[in-house]
Amino acid sequence: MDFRLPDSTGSRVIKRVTGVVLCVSAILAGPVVARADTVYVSNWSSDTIMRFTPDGVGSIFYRGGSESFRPTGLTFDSAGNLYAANRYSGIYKFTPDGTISLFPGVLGLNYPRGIAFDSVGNLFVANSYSDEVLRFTPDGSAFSFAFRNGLSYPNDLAFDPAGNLYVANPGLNTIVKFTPEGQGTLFASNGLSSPVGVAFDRGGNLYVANQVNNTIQKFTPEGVGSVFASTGLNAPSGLAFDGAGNLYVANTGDDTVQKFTPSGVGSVFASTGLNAPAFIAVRIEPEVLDSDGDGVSDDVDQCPGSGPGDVVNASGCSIAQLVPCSGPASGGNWKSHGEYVSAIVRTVKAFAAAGLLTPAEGVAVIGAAARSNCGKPRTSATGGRWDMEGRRDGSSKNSR
Ligand SMILES: [Ca+2]
Ligand SMILES: [Ca+2]
Repeated sequence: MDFRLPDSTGSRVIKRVTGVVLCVSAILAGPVVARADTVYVSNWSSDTIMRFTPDGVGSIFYRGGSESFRPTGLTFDSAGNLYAANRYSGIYKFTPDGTISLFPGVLGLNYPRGIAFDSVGNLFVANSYSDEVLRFTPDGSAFSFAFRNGLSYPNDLAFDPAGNLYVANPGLNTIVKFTPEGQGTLFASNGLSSPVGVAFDRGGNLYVANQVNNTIQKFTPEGVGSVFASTGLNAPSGLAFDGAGNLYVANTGDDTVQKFTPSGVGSVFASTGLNAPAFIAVRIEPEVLDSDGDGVSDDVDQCPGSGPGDVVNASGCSIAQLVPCSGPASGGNWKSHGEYVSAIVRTVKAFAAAGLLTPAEGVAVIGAAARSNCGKPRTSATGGRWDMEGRRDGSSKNSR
């Protein structure tokens, strides 16, 4: 990593320090997008819904009270409310501010599992023990939607971009597709082995979790299937994508959530607080720009112009930006070289206290500042003060 100290332009790399930790985890080429998507997971074998940060740090989002609560399907509506189906009864609604209520429609539920909203706010429920899909209108009234003879223990469902509904049928090893008018056709059956989870990527490809043969299959909109992932999977169940196109998989068999990049590279995303994780939903946050690529998003970055590799504080400011060689950031010139070095020392201490620099790195930065000419009085009739590399500001800059 390049570590930058101030010079007259504030951007030249004059010292290299390795092992410096940025204040944020992402080190990306700018401009980039920072993401804070949150992953919610229902636990089939307990009464909790877990919430995970983008780094996989988990906490209990909801634990059932005196009621019988066994969460299954999860989904968000367009307003950002989270819905969770209860295996025993009801569909819970969690608003972003923490208010909990029951979705009004409960009639006919018989071990509800996967749930999903269509584009106009109707809620569809895989009513597994009745071999049907229920549709609840936004006011909560319900009616059976799907051809019941095409479904057997429907476990999950998802909409494609055109509004067609796809239902995973582990009982028949099929995926059935329903048009908005309710016309059903067989979409896929080849290679399916107890398909229990479905999700669409932004390209309209359907991903299917095969619980028995431990694979994730990918189907093009035309229905051409291939194996997307087959490593790290142990009774995979629910699927969901984040805003960056990563796929999260609930591994029911080993109590983990696996994460796959769009190219299919897998890793363990989370393993705490999980007890037969079943379904997943991702709260996708709006994209936040990080124009200078220092890992601090524009809305809090007070120092534009830092770059990938700059060590910056939580406000997105590097030491070079906070303590410019040309003079205090508040304006004017340094009164002396000592004033400049003192400012560097104060800033290095603050960065070290925040865990951004090691003591040895801080010493190196202070040493470089002490050897510089920043803040020294003019020595030439052309005027100006010395910059970090012994160049005078003004016309002599260009004589190197
Ligand atoms: Ca930034
Ligand atoms: Ca910055």
